[in-house]
Amino acid sequence: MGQLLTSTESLDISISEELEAQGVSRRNFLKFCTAITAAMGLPASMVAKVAETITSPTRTPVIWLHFQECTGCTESLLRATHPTVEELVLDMISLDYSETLCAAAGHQVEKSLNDSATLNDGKYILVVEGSIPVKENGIYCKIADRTALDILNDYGNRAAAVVAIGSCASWGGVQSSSPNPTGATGVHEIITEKPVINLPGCPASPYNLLSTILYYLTLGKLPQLDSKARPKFAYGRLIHEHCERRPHFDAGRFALEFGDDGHREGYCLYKLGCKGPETYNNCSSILYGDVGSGAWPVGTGHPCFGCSEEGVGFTKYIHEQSAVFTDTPPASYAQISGDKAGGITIGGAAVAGAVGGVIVGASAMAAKKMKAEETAPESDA
Ligand code: FSX
Ligand code: SF4
Ligand code: F3S
Repeated sequence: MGQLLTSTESLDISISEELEAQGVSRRNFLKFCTAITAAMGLPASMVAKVAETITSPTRTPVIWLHFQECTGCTESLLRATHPTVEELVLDMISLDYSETLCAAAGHQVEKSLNDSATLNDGKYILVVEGSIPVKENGIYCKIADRTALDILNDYGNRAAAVVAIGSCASWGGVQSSSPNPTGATGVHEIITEKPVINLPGCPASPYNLLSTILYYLTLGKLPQLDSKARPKFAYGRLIHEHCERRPHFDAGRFALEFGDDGHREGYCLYKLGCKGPETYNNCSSILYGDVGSGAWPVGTGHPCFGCSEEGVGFTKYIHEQSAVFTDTPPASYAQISGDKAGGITIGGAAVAGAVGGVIVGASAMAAKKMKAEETAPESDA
């Protein structure tokens, strides 16, 4: 603990003051850094470096484009109840263009988009929210008289890297459901010459965006990605592996109807169509908001419908039973308490008292369980 405080004494004073002004103490800020470091699958020795990155005055330019989507990803980032998530993201980057957040409009905003891309050619991060329709030369989505396809090709190929946020941008999402009338497509099908990171989820977890950007800025490289270009630290495990209802699954206790005794008792939702056993995401370990332990679909009593998994969400029927890839119980179960780290949480997962290496809570458990190559600060991207 003492060592950590010593190594982070150089925290930028203005940001510390800013955090204090928002009611976030320096101590709690460090606890948050510890939690997010664990969520990224990095060792505790990286906490100070992560804190330095967050407090660095250098801001990476980001252009954020919207195509076919509902703006839920942006909303979930902005509606995160704790100020630190969206404020940390917006503090770490220079958001040069966002159709949702821009005060300007019309030709003025289009000029700022072009100016930013020209000024930061090859250096900015492009965030894309929404799928790209490719049928009929992309005529189903046009902005400022240009197709989404044309805009993506233009700004995607001039970026340093592209983050496809949400299932729509990652693989087409809800718009790509059969018969996919507009030819809704994910970014990586179009941008093939630049690194594309997929952060699926409908909406994507704001914590996965924060930790991906933090990882990139802290280590100067992309995190390890899986075969679907998703960061392994966030999508390396099935939801089923850390679900709070997993003991009921293993014991054969299932809710059979919404509102029945099993449902009220918190039994497993598998027979109501839960797709947790075939969906890779960290919803069950870092949860989805700062409002407590129930802050994720299964926590509210609704089966996971696999919103983040291509070929599952918006493809399989909601009531359809999931494939089960793992049928043996995990050695231990995720802790589901929504303990707060002095008011700072990472999706409600407990992180209190983590600084000395004693990390409690589901996100830390998930991080500890990752394979050695996933926890090492290496990138195969
Ligand atoms: Fe909506 Fe984002 Fe779903 Fe899509 O999220 S929440 S339709 S993944 O692109 O805005
Ligand atoms: Fe949880 Fe769903 Fe798995 Fe049941 S089937 S343990 S509710 S993820
Ligand atoms: Fe989506 Fe399932 Fe998580 S529905 S938000 S992947 S629990």
